[in-house]
Amino acid sequence: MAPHMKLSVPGRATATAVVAAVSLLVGGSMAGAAPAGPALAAAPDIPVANVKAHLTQLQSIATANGGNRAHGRPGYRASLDYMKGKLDAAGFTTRIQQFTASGRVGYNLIADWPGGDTGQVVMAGSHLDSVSSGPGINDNGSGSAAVLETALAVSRANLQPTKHLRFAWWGAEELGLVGSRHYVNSLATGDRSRISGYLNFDMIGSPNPGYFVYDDDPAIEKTFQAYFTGLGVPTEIETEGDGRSDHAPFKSAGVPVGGLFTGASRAKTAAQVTKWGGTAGLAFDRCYHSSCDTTTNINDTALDRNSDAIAYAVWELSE
Ligand code: DTR
Ligand code: CA
Ligand code: ZN
Ligand code: ZN
Repeated sequence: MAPHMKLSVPGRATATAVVAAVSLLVGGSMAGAAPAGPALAAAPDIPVANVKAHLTQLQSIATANGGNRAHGRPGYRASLDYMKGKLDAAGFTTRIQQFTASGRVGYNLIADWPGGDTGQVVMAGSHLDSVSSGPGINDNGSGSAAVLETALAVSRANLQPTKHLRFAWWGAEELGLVGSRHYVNSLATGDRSRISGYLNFDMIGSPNPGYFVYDDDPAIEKTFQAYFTGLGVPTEIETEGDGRSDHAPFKSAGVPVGGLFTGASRAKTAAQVTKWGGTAGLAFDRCYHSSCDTTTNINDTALDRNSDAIAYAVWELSE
């Protein structure tokens, strides 16, 4: 919520901004941020081949660095350097935020897209670290690669949204949301209320996928649900996630949050198989936190749908 929000936007968007401002002043949510009609400029399709190419790079990085991309290990910093190189080349203003956890140095990567009202910052993020037992391609290369490719699509489109766009890749999530909590705790006074919303993506390509939407900010939730309704894909409310990923520090700070999830070690039910296909009685991701969480541990359809949903929400919520 940003009481000092500037309404310096012309035409139709002014009405939206006014509605958003009033809603934020009243409800502290993103209500009104997603106008009823389609986005001014429709979000592009995110090529899943591009997302998978990033996953292949992350797999190679893990293989070349002891088999993982964990906090404090060389594979993590190599993953961050890969992402940063792509973002710098695409015109983002990037910065690396350093912190210490379990006696090892950790890093967050923050990428700002120049322009937009910095009094209304829309953020999309994912944790980039894996567990030490494997390469972490679904957990969470999937979220990291999809957020990266969405940022690159913003650059390709030279998007000029009303709100300011910021993307983030967190370190040390697996140690307990350490990087994202460090970021939130380090925000200057007043900056928290300048974040209109934080969108989190942690495990969005599970091999036996479910389609779960975080049940947090109503406007963000509705935006994701609208996307999946348009695809004809039913969704369920994400129930196991409260406090279990990087949206939690933002939520605790009063920032509207939302996100997507395809499931971890919990087993898919027969009822869910009727909705989504796949295998009942089997975990959504049977390689969760295991060495088999490799590039073979990805369902391409789920990765594609969720990548496109991220782009849709970024376009909708930032216009
Ligand atoms: N804690 C995440 C995986 C995870 C488990 N449940 C949820 C719900 C929503 C998002 C993520 C998760 C991890 O292991 O990284
Ligand atoms: Ca796509
Ligand atoms: Zn994990
Ligand atoms: Zn994760």
